[in-house]
Amino acid sequence: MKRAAVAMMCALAGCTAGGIAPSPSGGGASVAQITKIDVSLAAFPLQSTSAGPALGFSPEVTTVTVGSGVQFVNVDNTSHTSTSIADAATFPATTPFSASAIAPSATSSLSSGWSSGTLQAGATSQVILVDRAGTYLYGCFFHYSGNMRGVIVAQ
Ligand SMILES: [Cu+2]
Repeated sequence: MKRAAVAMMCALAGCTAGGIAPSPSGGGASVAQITKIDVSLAAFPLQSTSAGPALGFSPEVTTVTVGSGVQFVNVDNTSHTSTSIADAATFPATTPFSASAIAPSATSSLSSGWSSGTLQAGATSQVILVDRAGTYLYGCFFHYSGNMRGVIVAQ
């Protein structure tokens, strides 16, 4: 019965195989398009980006459309975060994060900033709303000093 109801909602809303997108944290609107960024310190090696060297996310530089959403999927066997770095064009030399990064942020958008909180192995983050064009840097709270960092370009 529950499955049938979900299938019917998908038929009405035009969902793709990914199912119904959850609403972004702190907002009521649904996001039609979600870009998934895989997270793994082990799998994704060092690359050169406009903000400096980065590793641990795939893609390291992700281009997304304003109005869509982003989710991080931990495909590693250890814990990570995706935590935004405010107002920086290049990765700061030392960690920009505080311990609050280990809890999911109350609001999650490119303009307000975000943290996924600690993502255990296999976990998927909240939806981060792509609400404003620009270039946004982020990193992992646990492995920032090991260059675990990434870039989102919203246009
Ligand atoms: Cu990490």
